[in-house]
Amino acid sequence: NLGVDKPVLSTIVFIISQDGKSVLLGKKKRGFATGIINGFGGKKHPDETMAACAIRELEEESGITMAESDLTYCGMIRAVFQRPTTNWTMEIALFRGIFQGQDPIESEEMAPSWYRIDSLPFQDMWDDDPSWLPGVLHGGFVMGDFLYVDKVNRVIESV
Ligand code: 6OG
Repeated sequence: NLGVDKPVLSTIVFIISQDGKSVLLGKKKRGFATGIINGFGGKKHPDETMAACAIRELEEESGITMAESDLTYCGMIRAVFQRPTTNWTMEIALFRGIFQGQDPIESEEMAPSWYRIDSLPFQDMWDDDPSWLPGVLHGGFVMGDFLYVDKVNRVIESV
């Protein structure tokens, strides 16, 4: 079982400053991947589209409201988490949006702050991010597959 039969679907939104030099990221305060810095996002509900999930999670975690037309779909990454018996897979849709001036609010889940795109905090981010995040932040479209080992949160193989 490669863990690809029932993927968990989720989203990440990256809000970029109007000068294109910074990105709004959040440090996760609880739950899955506590302490990790990431864009805003989470698991998709069964009744919503990926874009609707992106908008809802962005609002829940940062307080920022965006219209669907303000978000650009910019790729998909798949993470397979290796488990002793069965693996599981998360498929993550990536979205990019331009900051509209509404300041973020810290939530119970995320502590938001601005980071310069030319010095991203990769040491506190998921191990796969350096291979695709710069592409997303510079306006590209990305796809990638990453294999993780349980409790280590480090890529052991990527294609
Ligand atoms: P919640 O459990 O918070 O959703 N996520 C990842 N993000 C990156 N950059 N790389 C990964 O590689 C990730 N795996 C999961 C997607 C989980 C959030 O964590 C993100 C979701 O936004 C393994 O509902």
